[in-house]
Amino acid sequence: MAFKRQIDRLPIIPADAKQHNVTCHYCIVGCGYHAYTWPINKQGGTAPDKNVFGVDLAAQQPAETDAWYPPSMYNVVKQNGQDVHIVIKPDHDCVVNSGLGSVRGARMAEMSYSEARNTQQQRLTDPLVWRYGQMQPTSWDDALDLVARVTATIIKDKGEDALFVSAYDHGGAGGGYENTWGTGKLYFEAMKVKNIRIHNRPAYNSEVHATRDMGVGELNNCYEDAELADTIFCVGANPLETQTNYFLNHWIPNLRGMTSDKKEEQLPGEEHPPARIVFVDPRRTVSINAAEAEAGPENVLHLAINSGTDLALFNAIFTHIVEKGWVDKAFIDASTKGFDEAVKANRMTLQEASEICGVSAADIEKAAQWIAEPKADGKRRRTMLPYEKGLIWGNDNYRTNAALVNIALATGNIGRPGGGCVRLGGHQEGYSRPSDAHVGKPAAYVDQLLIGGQGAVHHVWGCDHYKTTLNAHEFKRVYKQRTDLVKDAMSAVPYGDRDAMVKAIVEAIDKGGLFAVNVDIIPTKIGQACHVILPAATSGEMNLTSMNGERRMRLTERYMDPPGRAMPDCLIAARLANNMERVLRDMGDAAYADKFKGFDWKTEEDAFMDGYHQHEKGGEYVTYARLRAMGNNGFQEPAVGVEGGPAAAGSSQGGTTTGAQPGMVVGGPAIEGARGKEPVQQADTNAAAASVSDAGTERIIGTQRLYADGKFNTPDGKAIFKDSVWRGLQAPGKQAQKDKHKFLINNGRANTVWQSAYLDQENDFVMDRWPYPFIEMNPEDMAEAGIKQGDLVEVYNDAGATQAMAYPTPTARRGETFMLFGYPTGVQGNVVNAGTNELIIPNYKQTWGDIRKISDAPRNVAHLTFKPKEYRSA
Ligand code: MGD
Ligand code: F3S
Repeated sequence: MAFKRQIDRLPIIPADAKQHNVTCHYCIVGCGYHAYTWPINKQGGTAPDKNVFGVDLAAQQPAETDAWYPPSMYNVVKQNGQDVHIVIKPDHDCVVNSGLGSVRGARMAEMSYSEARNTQQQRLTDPLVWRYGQMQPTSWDDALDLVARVTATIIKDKGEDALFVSAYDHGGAGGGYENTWGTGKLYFEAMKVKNIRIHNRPAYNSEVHATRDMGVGELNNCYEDAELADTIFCVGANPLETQTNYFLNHWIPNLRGMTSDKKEEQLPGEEHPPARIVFVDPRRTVSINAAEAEAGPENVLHLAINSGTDLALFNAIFTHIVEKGWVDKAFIDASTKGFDEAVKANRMTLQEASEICGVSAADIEKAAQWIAEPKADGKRRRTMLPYEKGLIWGNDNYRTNAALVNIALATGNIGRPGGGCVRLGGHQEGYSRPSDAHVGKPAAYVDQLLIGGQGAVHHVWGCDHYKTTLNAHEFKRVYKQRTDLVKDAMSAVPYGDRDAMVKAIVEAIDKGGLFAVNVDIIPTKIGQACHVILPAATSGEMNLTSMNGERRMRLTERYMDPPGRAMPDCLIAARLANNMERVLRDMGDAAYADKFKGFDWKTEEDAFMDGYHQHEKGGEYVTYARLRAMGNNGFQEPAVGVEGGPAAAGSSQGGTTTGAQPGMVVGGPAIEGARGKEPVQQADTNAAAASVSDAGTERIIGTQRLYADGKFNTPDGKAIFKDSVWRGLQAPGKQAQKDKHKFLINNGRANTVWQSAYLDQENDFVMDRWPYPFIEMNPEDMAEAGIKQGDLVEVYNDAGATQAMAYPTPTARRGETFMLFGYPTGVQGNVVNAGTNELIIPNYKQTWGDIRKISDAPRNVAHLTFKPKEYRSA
């Protein structure tokens, strides 16, 4: 039966409900929400003074009213040990989303841990250890003692290179500046761990090395630029489904021609032609469909290139723009270097690119015109060039990224209104760590080293390689073998005999075993192989800071308790460090033990002040109190000063650069370098009001756009053009795979599903729709292989095999499929081979395989619709 939320009545939010600032902890966009909480035995009324909206709810509300909420935004959670009602609803005053929710964010409440309403009962509540042949609950002290003793023994005997680490580097759920600092300080300061990788890739590296090497940070514009652009050149991204409210609230109005006032106001005296958009993507996405419906097909150009050929396309566009003289010469002369060399090296004709990319020369020329041909009034065209995983996880990442930035630099589209060459991003950012210089470049290919038998101890923080790595089939086979060796050894000694236990584990490691520790919020697939599991808190269960895709930093205030004895990752890292110090001292190595000092944090705010506040650019201006006072609009990083104060209330808008000079503090008290005031986690939910009044009306002054002064992130301030010569499918094994197999197994995200479905797997709304990952296929290909809608198919190649549910898609080209990535009931990574680029960036998108039917549609598929996903405008 189709999914229904079994709720017929919801309580009214009372006027005195507590209100907390919340940044949606899912995608990069970081929409503003408010969490309202109030005691379980109370509810509001319809009279204006009885409800939080201040309106008469007995009367019919207007269509666009904010005075309501749906069941997905409601739950009952614990706050300071007591049951409370909670509603998490979008904030109309947040400049990011203006009150919009997404199908993911609008479910934050129902995705919370609730004993009263049985949601997310999968959450980890207690530390677990492998004991007597199964995972058993234990105390923090017991679990951390075991982890510390094994880890300390190994790093003393074999060196720190024997400790392997997988750790997220993001903001949002489970991440944030607090937690990345916690793990960073442990592994990069107390230790110098080199064999470390990030949550979505097998090494510790930037996904966008090239743009950084060119002096152009990848998040250089602001969301308003999408409203001011004449043209958006969108590469390898599907923003309707993956950056939903950025697309809906900032792109669509421009595509509809609705922001002319803003344009008139900010770009006076310029011609404002109808906005146009180019999509570069081998498949037709719903974003393309939506853009056509809203802007009219004449303003949308889809370059459906052959998979992995973006580089050739960009070089041809670059060459054409140069030949036509549509470059921004003054900008090139003043702010860049290496232009002439790049023009020479990257030369490619429209015809050559057409043959490689499989799109017409006329369409490539049209794209070049839309990007750079001066407007009728002779003014340069403002073009924004966003990109995401179709490029980042695509063929020849480094050069392709460089080739796109070359176009942006040549046309002067960085640091200017309506411009920006930016990654669209995935999750929010929250990176704050000591230097990682010792990791080296290229960084170690950690997953391959693990497959090759290296590493003795593996600490896994919020990553699930079993679902989200490449070469996943082989990884799982070897990882299970190696961790089973240790499990068997542990089962052979009494758990309480700690010395014997550590000895048995070390002996198993010497025979090729691996001791694995998993820190997570839920039981993961890789966690099934681990020996110790530590329960973490997530966003809302702790105070958490992060920044979004326009560098907008906010504080999500703690609004509920974590489940059981779960705690913030930064405090887990601190406790692990405390235990390492104790164990090393017991082992008689005082000098080594001393390296683990400095983790005396009691709260996540302590970690924030130790990390971000002291170490990040502009961090000295940023405190929890000030962030609280700035609400859901926050400020755009980097901070350059503070203004206002009790005497200067309301003097500026959140997040916009003002006339203040870097470093200035205007009208407020001097910067407090002091540590945070909230004493313990339990009290955090009550502390907000006090902190806000301490901060008065001070505002952190931010930076709306990077490089607005034409100075880039290089020693001489000049951005660097790069050589980016086309060399075919670059990653080892890709061309051979393509030659051998019938289908492109393109892969990526879907609107309803968040990442590897780690929370969604326990949410009926999502699992009812996608019991198995879909694979979009051309109906004629399906007919030829005897496959019907909903049938289970096997996808296979030399790297491995997986399964999916066939979804007929008339717009899919023959021989080209698209499979939902990272899904628990069919892992696409099983068929991605081990090939990466030279800097160990994975190439997930270019994958080929064969497909055969396994079975007719199973029972839990029978009720599903297989209608095309496209919509038509009214
Ligand atoms: P993907 O679906 O991975 O998402 O956001 P996106 O990058 O927008 O890939 C985008 C497109 O790349 C696909 O349409 C695919 O057809 C195309 N592509 C494949 N091969 C090529 C190629 O050779 N060239 C080009 N130009 N394009 C190609 C990812 C982003 O989404 C990320 S990184 C994260 S972490 C977040 N995850 C996420 C989620 O899990 N669910 C939802 N709903 N939203 C999310 N937002 C974020
Ligand atoms: Fe959340 Fe907004 Fe993204 S609601 S999932 S941040 S589009």
